[in-house]
Amino acid sequence: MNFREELKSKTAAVEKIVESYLPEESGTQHEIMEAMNYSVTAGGKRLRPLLMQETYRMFGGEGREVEPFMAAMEMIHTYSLVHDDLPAMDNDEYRRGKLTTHAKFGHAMGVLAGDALLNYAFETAAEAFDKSTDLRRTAKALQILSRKAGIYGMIGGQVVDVQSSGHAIDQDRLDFIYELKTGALLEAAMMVGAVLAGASEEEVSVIEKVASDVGIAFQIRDDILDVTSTLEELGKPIHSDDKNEKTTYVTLKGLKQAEKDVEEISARAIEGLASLPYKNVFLTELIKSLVYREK
Ligand code: GRG
Repeated sequence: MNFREELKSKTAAVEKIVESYLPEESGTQHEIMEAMNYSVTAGGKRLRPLLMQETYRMFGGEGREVEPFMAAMEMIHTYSLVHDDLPAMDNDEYRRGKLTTHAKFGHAMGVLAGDALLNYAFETAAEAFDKSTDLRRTAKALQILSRKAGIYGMIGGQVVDVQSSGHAIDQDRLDFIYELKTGALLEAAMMVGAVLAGASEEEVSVIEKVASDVGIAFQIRDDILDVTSTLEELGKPIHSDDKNEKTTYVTLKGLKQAEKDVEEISARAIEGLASLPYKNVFLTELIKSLVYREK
């Protein structure tokens, strides 16, 4: 099987796991459950649970205690998108070619669906205790997931992003936002996989750094693609220091430097992974495919 085929089949398997943990739409709470399930099943690359599962496998994990965490991870990611799309934040009506949750179910239900997914994520992750062969690892994984999603992680990044809106920001502040807003959940995904499989503290630290680099490279690539796809659409030559309204890596450093930095940061991530005494060729290929993606 080549990488593309393997990615397709693994993503389908991850999707099945995630969907098996969604609430069954019934009873008086039918509407909120429908909004939750709509949001999670609206598409998406399933990148975070896939990274979690592959890191777990790399460290020799073979059990099923990772599965509730994979589902919880995707629920947290989805809630963040649902809330990010709300009128009080980015006010987006479409995501992944479909109506956003608040556009389909109303604003209040959009807020509640995000809240419900966040809460249900931890209810789901806690199911791992029933499947666990090592309760301390499961507890540690839960601690990592909650911290990286919270004020020292993704929410913290979003807070600084919101506070920076309408102001010019410098490189340090942009890096801080990217590390937390994008990087923290990727760190959680890979660290949880490592911890559940029994990786040592040093190995988990290596994984944290690898995932942080992947997050930053992923976000810079997003900024590059934003510019290049817009210029392509407009039929303009691609050599831009064209200014977007919002400060991004490309507006601060220019397209050329951004490309160079993606190369450097992703090479560092791959080296970090290669420094470990375990191998997972698919995981390495997956990381490369994310930072070198074309859409
Ligand atoms: C509202 C608490 C709160 C947080 C919002 C995640 C986030 C923080 C905002 C979403 C917008 C954004 C640009 C986030 C950066 C991370 C990112 C690139 C998310 C998109 O992830 P993909 O590409 O999405 O994995 P899919 O659609 O594939 O699931």
